Amino acid sequence: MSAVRESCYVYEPAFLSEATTREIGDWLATLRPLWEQRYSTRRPPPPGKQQKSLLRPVYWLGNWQFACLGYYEPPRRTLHVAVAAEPFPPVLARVVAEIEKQVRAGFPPAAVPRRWHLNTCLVNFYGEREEGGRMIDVARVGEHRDFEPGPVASLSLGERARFQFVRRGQREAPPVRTQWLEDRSLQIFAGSRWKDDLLHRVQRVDDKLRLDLPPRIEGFRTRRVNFTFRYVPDEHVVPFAELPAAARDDVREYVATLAQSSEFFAAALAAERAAPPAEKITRAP
Ligand SMILES: O=C(O)CCC(=O)C(=O)O
Repeated sequence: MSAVRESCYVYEPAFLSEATTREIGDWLATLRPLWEQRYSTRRPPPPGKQQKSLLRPVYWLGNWQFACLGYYEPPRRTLHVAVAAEPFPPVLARVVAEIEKQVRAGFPPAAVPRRWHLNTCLVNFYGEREEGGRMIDVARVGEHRDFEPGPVASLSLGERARFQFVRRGQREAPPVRTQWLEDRSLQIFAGSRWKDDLLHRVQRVDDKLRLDLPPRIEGFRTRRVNFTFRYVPDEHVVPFAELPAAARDDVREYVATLAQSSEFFAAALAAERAAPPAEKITRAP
């Protein structure tokens, strides 16, 4: 597949070197991704909605947007949804610095907010999940927008994915663009057309190589890993201990699970225990 280079859209195959890819793979093997529920388990789902688990396990860096708190969506929802999370490992920090340089050099300044930098990463694990003794393919994502301001960059590892931009409300119509995202590729999109006017989705992921990518996840076989890098203004990232009490209750179990294999989240949990109740109440907006 060849490279695409437009003012607000880039696709670059083989962007990651093999050495960098190996380094990322070694780091991935150390992760314990979470399989989150869409809504809080402490109260009934909103009217007309059903509780369900996300289609795939995920891991967030920089800040964790727990599904049950609602995703970051300015200007409607900016506070108490981006919970401080681990920094990028050195290998990803290096790759991100290179991507930011590319964006600043090649994208129109109007599409790059003043303080934009890629401080958030959603790691998506695509594959099949065991259910009742059978493996069910769940390697897809429905139409949605990424609300974080500015360019979004994504790296892909493993089997290629059929990624599409579609018009809002026209999911059955021919897509505006289909791009196969291959192993080691980079995609960047920005600006109102790609970020706001169109929605995007992952329609399917090939399964030609029978990959089983790291880390080992019980009841799941991963054949593609995607890293989606975004920007959340730093003032909107809140330490776990500073979430309102109800939000802390909603996510404490997830944080405790993460704390079993993450020093960062172990410290976040300890900070909450140590803080006197008054300090656990939210900071001013
Ligand atoms: O897996 C991908 O390529 C896209 C993921 C995505 O759309 C997202 O994380 O918002």
